[in-house]
Amino acid sequence: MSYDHSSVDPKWQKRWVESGIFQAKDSGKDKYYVLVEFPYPSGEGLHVGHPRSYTALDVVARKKRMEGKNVLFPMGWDAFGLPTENYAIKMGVHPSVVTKQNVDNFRRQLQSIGFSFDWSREINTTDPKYYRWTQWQFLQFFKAGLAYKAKALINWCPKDKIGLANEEVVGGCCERCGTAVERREKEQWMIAITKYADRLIDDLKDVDYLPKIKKQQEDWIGRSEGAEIEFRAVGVDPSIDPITVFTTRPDTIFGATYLVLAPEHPLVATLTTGGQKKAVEKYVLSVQKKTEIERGDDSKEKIGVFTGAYATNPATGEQIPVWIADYVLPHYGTGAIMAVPAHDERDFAFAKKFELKFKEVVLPAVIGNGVREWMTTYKASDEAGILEVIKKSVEMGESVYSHRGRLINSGQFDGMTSDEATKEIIQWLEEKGLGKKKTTFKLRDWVFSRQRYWGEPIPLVFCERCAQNGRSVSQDGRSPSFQEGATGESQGGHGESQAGWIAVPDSQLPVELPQVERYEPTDTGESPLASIESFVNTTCPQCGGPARRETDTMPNWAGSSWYFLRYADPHNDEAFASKEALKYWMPVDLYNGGMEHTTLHLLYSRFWNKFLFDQGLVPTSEPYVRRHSHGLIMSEDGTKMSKSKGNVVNPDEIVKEFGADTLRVYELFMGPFEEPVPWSTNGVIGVRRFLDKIERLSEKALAVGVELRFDPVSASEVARALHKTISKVTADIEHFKFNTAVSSMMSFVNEAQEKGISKESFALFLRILVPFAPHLANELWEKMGERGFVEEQAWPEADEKLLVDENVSIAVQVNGKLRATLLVPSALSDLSVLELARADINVQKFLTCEPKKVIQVKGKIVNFVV
Ligand code: ANZ
Ligand code: ZN
Repeated sequence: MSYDHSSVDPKWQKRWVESGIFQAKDSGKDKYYVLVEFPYPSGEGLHVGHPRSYTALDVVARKKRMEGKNVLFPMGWDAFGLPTENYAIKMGVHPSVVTKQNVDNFRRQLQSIGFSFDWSREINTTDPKYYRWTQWQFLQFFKAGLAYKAKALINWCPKDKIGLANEEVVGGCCERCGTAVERREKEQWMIAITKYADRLIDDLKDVDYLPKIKKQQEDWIGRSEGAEIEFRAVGVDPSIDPITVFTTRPDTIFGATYLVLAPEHPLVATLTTGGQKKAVEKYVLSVQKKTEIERGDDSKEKIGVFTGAYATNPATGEQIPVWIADYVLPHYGTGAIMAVPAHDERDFAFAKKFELKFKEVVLPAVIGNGVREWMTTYKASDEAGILEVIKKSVEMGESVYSHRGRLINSGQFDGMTSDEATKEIIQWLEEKGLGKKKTTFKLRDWVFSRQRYWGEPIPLVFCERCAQNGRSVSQDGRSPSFQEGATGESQGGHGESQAGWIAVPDSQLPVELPQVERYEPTDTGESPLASIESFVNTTCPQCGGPARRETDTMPNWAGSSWYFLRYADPHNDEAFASKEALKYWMPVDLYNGGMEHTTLHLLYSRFWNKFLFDQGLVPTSEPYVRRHSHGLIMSEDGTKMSKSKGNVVNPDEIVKEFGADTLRVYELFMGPFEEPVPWSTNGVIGVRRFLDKIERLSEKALAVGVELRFDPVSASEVARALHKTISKVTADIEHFKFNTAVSSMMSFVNEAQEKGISKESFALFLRILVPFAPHLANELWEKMGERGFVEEQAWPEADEKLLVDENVSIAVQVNGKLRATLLVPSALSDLSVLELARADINVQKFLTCEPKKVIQVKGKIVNFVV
């Protein structure tokens, strides 16, 4: 027998919507905000990957509601973006029309799976009522001096005709279409995320994210502490800037035997001597063709060219040659390094190739812990041996010692540890005016412009007259602050580049996308909006003169940078959300999303929220208390599901054939939540069988007392099993171990099937089943004669008394040797256990006299020492 999901599923979905039981209230104690990353509503519709995290968080949301929490579990659409625009261009329809179709399809699909989203709070980033506030928030960045226009070398995709952020370039190719990315210089709006780099790292200590998420963010931000040190070129005009290098190892300065500049370094042309000119120019040209990724690849052979110039090492006074090489990147640190070939792998490879000098200045401080390891590494028998081997191999240019240690060949710093020497050397250089402590980040400012149609227009106008008067920004008053005393002060500006750029007044927001016939990008790289005169020409809000609108649009990371705030108060037309609503709902208690967003959306939205916090506009500095991540669902053969390979599983088909609950339970059961797992049709069938078994169990429960007898021993065993299952499922949901929660319910159902189950126990079971299989659980609930929804019941608490095993086995030993094993009731007192142990025939044989000592471990062991 099999239940009819095609009638059961829609019946309960309809009732949930009509009852409004999943709508969050805007007050009350114990709020709990559960968030899943909202999808991009693509034309392909929902992928089976989506429901994995939605189901998981739906389970959490449903459980929290049953625990009495006021749960907010919203859904919306991150709907600006390229695929929609490209499709619209191809088909000749407006992107908003395509978006609406896609959204309707996504909503239908999500509703067919029975998620308990609060649909009254649905948002859409392409709705002018929404993006009005995205624009308004952008203007806060602008007014604070954190949005600025700058010439930037951007990654340019020649196929999509769009500038890409570094994060959107994968292996030198466009993340979307795979075309090799070119470099182009363009004026772009930038947002100064780097001003928040320190806080974005430091505040990770206050949040509960998976360790791998924290680590990825830290690595991406890439904080390096070190020093900037000046090297003067020999024989050049003293008015020429010194060569400033960035190093994380000031302790190795006595070993710096040459300098390397990035080929793009501004001093290259000045320093290059006549004889080297040709070689240098040729090399610089060849490097322009490479991407940063290729250049940073350590496995590639290091090549470079001598400039002919020398500089003075400020520590040794020696004159050392100045080279250029592409392994030094122009946009990191100062674009110049001091090379220490004895202690840095890359410098080592380079120096070997070009036969440059090695000088070792650090030896391992091998005393203590590490000795044994060193001895193996260097095949030496003692400490002196180790030092000898290292010294020799470095001198011969055979290996490099790149760890910290103790200084040699370093004048007054000899004998210090690397840590001591780092401090001392920086101070020494500081006194001489040749260096200073410096922290560097890998993180770059956020390129915020896109030259596309389907994005939020950047709400700024350019006024020639105001530019000449040196004016910028608009006179709009600042918005009222969230907390008293919040300063809302700018963190420093890029004022000069903003001259003539005037913010559109708040009262004129949103700047809507014009309705047009054509929205193709142009070959010139200008945004399609640039060719729409009626959009471009406007008047200056400041002086009333003629002005031109900015025609770049925002990246699709803009709308998602603050959407979690909008859910708190999605219909507000006075503010992006009311202060009361934000204060009540923020921060998000639990947030789940893809690992691929760790260094994009997750980082951007943390930054965005911090900025709003500094402006006094949101109540917390961190937006998310806890962050989890799901593994991808692969195709049956373990490869990535893709349309081109035709191995994509459509959730609609699973819902149709097996029912929504089968899809839900299968997605949770298929493997550990964080890991990638292959789809399995057999697995789906197995889950459906499990659900059918539950249905048959309901028949049994109903029959008990009517036609079936239920013996008391079995009844108590089943009750015990049930309470253990309740306890396990409760804990597993908290720890995101949904697969083991499902398997424990499966084994419970098997046991109940065998031994029988009372109506009461079955009803209790439905309460833990409902977050996983809500349609079936409600259907059976009704069938048992219960009223209302299972969701209105309290989450059951496991009865502690029933959790302990009824019988335990006790190992009885004499002098540590096992002599008997007793099966006793777990509730039996220690004294009684002892008596039973003593009375055992086998034990008595060895207890020839009164024991000297008895060791007893409750529920486990009795050991008589004679
Ligand atoms: C001397 C030295 C000696 C270095 C030594 C390392 C080891 P992270 O940790 O990634 O910040 N460096 C500095 N700027 C660079 C650039 N623009 N392109 C390529 N390499 C650059 O790395 C900092 C180290 O990378 C710096 O410290 C510098 O080399 C190099 F035993 O200076 B070091
Ligand atoms: Zn003006």
